[in-house]
Amino acid sequence: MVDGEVDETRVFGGSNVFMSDITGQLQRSFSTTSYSHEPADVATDRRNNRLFISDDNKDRIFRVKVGPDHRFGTRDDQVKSFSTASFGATDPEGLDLAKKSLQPKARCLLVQFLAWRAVSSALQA
Ligand SMILES: [Ca+2]
Ligand SMILES: [Ca+2]
Ligand SMILES: [Ca+2]
Repeated sequence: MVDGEVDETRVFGGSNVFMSDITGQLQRSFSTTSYSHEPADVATDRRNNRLFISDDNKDRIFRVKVGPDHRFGTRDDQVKSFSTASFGATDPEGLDLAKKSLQPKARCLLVQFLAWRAVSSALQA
C-alpha cells in the first residue's frame, strides 16, 4: 500500500510505502520521497521483484527493482520511470499489471479508467 498524503502530516515517520502479509501484519515500510512525493497506487510484479508506483503529480509510473539485496526501499534499488501523459493519462492513480501487453481497446479502457479516477478524485476533493 502507498500513501501519497502521509508525508504532508505531522505523523509522518519517513515511510509512505507499507508492505504487509496476507493477515495485514506490517512486514516492511520505506519511502519513495527521493523520487515521488505523491505515490497514488502500487502494483506488484512478484515474478520479477518489481513494484510499479503511479505518481499523480508528475504523471509518471515509477518502476522499482529490488536490487542485489532483494529488499525494497534500500540504496541498491533501481528506479526508472515513464510518462503517462504521452498516452493521454494525466493524473494517473490506480494501476495494475496485465500478463500480456494490452490490446488497443484495453489500452483505451485503461486510459478511460484513469480519467474516470481523476474525475472522481476531483469530485471528492
Ligand atoms: Ca505527498
Ligand atoms: Ca534493494
Ligand atoms: Ca489525483
